[in-house]
Amino acid sequence: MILLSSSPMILVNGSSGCWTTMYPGGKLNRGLSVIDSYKLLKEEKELTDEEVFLACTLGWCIEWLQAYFLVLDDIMDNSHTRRGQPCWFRVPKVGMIAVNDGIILRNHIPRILKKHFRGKPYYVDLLDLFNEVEFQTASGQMIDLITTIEGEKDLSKYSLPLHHRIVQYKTAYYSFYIPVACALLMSGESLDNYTEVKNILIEMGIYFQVQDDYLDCFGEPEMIGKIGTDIEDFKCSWLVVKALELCNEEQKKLLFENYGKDDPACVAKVKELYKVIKLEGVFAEYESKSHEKLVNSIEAHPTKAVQAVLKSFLGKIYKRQK
Ligand code: GPP
Ligand code: MG
Ligand code: MG
Ligand code: MG
Repeated sequence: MILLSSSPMILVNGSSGCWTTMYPGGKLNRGLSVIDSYKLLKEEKELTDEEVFLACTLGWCIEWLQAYFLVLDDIMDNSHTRRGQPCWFRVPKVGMIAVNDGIILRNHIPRILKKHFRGKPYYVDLLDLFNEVEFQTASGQMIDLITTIEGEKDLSKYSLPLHHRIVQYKTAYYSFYIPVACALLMSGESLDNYTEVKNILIEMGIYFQVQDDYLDCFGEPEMIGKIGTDIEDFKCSWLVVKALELCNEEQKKLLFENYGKDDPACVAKVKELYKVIKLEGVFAEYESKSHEKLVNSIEAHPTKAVQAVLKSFLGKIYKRQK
């Protein structure tokens, strides 16, 4: 059913009835971070072939988790493109079979873990980690979605604490915490001793999702591989939260009238307002302040190897364009 190789393709025997590729072309940051982190935790020591294989296997499990989330998220967000191609559910012969494909992607994770980690002392911790992170992500996704229910849309409920809660759960655990947690478990560490590292990774995840919200509106679809839908979808995006803080009464009225409408003219008005209130500059300031804060927290950590893991992660995302 699956091919785990160095190829970036995700191969599944999915709804199209044959071996096919689903969303190739991702950056593989999450998966590659397992091996990068493990290497850094081992400091100078050369990795054995088995260690490289196992770290890569965990990296692929995270990429499968991500593929599963994206296939389903694109349906829920009514998105158009992903990684430069139509969303999987938009492929005519796939449609809602994509839901089952998502479940099949997800079901490969415990199967891969069983095949390669069953005899390891940290096997149960790995299973628990993947289950817990999936639960946290689905909980964040739930809050993300219920704020957009038709008939219950209310911009006045949108605030920075609400945004923070949504993105911490829907993005940070699966994008930032799990790769490092996998590397720690492989190194024989107990995750209970790394709560401060977890907190820093969550802060990084929040920063990453603010970038995602920014790129949804201001990024080039050719560059980010997807067409933004946050304005149409009435999402509690960092941009609309900041806009609500900065708008005068007249601008607020325009926002209330046009946000969350699936009409290009309304979307254009919201984007124009974002330009008028100079949200791009507000984001640039947020980006450099967050970076500075993260660097300070990382440098306060007692171990150099852990600092290196966190700095490597931060370096990959600072001022990212996609
Ligand atoms: C990112 O949200 C969060 C996810 C992809 C998690 C989805 C979780 C599920 C349980 C399905 P987003 O919608 O902003 O991402 P993107 O901009 O890539 O669509
Ligand atoms: Mg989405
Ligand atoms: Mg979403
Ligand atoms: Mg997004």
